[in-house]
Amino acid sequence: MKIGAMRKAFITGITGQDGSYLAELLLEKGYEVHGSVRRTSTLHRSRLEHLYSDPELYGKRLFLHYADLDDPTTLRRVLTKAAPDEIYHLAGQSHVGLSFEIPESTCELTAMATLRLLEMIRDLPTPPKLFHATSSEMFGNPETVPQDENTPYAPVNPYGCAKAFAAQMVKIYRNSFGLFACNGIMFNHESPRRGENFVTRKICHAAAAIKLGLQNELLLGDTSAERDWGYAPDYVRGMWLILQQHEPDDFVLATGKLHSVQNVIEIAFATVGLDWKLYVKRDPRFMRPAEPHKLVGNPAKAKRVLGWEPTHTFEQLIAEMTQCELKALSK
Ligand code: G4F
Repeated sequence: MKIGAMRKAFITGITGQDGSYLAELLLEKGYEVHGSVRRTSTLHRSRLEHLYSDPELYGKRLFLHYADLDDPTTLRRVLTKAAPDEIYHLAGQSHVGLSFEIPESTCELTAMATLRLLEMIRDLPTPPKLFHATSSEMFGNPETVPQDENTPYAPVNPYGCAKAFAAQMVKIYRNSFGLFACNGIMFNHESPRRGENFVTRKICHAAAAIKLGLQNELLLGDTSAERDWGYAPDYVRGMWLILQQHEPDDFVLATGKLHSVQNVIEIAFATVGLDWKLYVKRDPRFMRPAEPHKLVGNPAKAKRVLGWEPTHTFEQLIAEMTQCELKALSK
């Protein structure tokens, strides 16, 4: 990069929860931001609307390109033209439950697409730095609790298996071809922008909708399941920090605290002043063939090396998500 030149970033998955927060963060930091969007019959860009509709940003420092992970020729062309300094690879099929229904496309979009991206980066005249968002799901049923950067991968679902392949490829390209390629091992991270089919948003949305008389009940799978849930904007800040280090490396981003789905239910319903017992029901359709156990991360390395720490408690996160749902549904 030329001294004094505006830094350029490219985000795959820019329209998602993390992509939209990351675009905001990078624009605030003065970057020129490029993102790939899939061509679909509907426009799924609501999380970017405020940036997209800003004439000072769109077409000046924010650029969206039609390119897809399953269309490597186009993606290669777009990357060559945009010539980013940093690539944040966030795209993929990210729903674990769904990965049991569509394992092949999950592996295509999550595992093979990452390998293709690594191949493209390797061929670029000046290979950009790469951040790859991988997942705690790689650990599946881990032998050690909490998990850190040295915990062996033992995935229990197609999604975790695809992520393990992709993360290992990132390490191979770093060690064999000298790429500045890093894995962020991301534990669950939520926000009001979370997709509605993930459990925290589903519960917060339902609590607000029931309060307003728009919904009667909430159907869930295994409410005893536990996760390490953090606040998404913190994780996006961690992604950026990972690429600002002198050496490429892998980092766990997590809170280090376990909570159950039941805990989410209790906080969300208490936030709207309702008794959850009257509304929550078990539905076998939302049970998964296999569940990982005790997925909780040790973020000590991220704290020590990056100075990264979560800013929100679990209770604050769920209460804030529920209040946002109430506000949005009341409009
Ligand atoms: O919210 P979830 O669907 O998230 P999950 O499966 O932990 O995956 C998320 O976090 C991973 C780690 O960062 C990411 F890699 C992944 O891409 C995704 O972002 O489910 C959380 C837990 C599970 O144990 C699930 O079985 O909630 C349980 N659950 C119970 N009832 C439910 C439901 N999950 C969903 N989505 N819907 C239910 O009705």
